[in-house]
Amino acid sequence: MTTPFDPDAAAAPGSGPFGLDHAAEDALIHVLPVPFDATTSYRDGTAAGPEAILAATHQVELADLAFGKPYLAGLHWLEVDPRIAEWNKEAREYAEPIIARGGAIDGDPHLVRSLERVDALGAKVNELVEERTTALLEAGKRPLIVGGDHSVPYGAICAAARKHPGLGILHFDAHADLRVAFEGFRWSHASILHNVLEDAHELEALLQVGLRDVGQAEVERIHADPRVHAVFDHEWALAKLAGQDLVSFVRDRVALLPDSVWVTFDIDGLDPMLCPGTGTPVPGGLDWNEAALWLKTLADSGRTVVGADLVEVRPSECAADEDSWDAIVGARLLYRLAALLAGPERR
Ligand SMILES: [Mn+2]
Repeated sequence: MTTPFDPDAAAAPGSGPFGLDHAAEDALIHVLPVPFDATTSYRDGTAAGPEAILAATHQVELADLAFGKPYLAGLHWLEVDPRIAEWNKEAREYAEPIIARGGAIDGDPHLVRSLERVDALGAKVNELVEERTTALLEAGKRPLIVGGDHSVPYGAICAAARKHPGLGILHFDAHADLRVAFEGFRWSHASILHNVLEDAHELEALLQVGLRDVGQAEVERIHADPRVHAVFDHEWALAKLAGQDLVSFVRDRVALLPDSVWVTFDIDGLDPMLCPGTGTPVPGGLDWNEAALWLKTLADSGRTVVGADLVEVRPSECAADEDSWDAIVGARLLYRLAALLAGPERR
């Protein structure tokens, strides 16, 4: 850049994310957009998330009063791999008749083959995301994955767990995502944490926050697996309503996490007022400042956030020249995740 960068200036037309324009080598934070949502069970459209969030980033103020100046770390938005759109289209076509039957395909040979094809395409996404994330981590970068549905960051979390043995995950979600092959799909959005716990043996702890729509087997899994800790939404609400000290509440839970942490943020962990378009909205959830308390407490705890993802942002309909509310919230949340990745020297 030849002229000094002015963080207060309006984002120039055609400028990069958040009005920034960092070359890859100058950026610590690399955003990897993965517009894939083949196994979305209720309503699809999260594949439109990355593009809508990118457009909405131009409205975000760069000096965040609570989270500091992550723009100083440099942020680079990677190109979408064109194969993802092809894989998504094909996988959706194969997945739709299976989803319509709720996964009950009763050995129908045609649907069995379709299911195998969806799983194979999901595996391709996993491989691509894992390869890209590994390369970024090896280069000393901090990956920030943008979905797509919650199946997308599986490969990234596995890569981070390999690079940082003893990794912890801070997981925001209305759902536990601990189902085994939901609707039959090996790589379902509802199975990602199950898959991560099975496959990433280097993982030390998983802290789930916001859970309020969970299956019985998932609750049993949470209680049976010593690595898994959950803050159910009703517990959070009760603490709030009873006037408990939430600052201490959050600090005590964050203390369960090891030194290196991945943050996986399903936007539906928030109150659906903040994400009305998301694929599987559930009443309750964290409000904006409560989510900020969790993220800020993690940052201030001295832990290193080695990577993060933001998933399930599904833009609601809006005028063509406007940003959808879902994307506006998503862009601001993405900036705060970037702040965690930027490290303490930029706060
Ligand atoms: Mn999820």
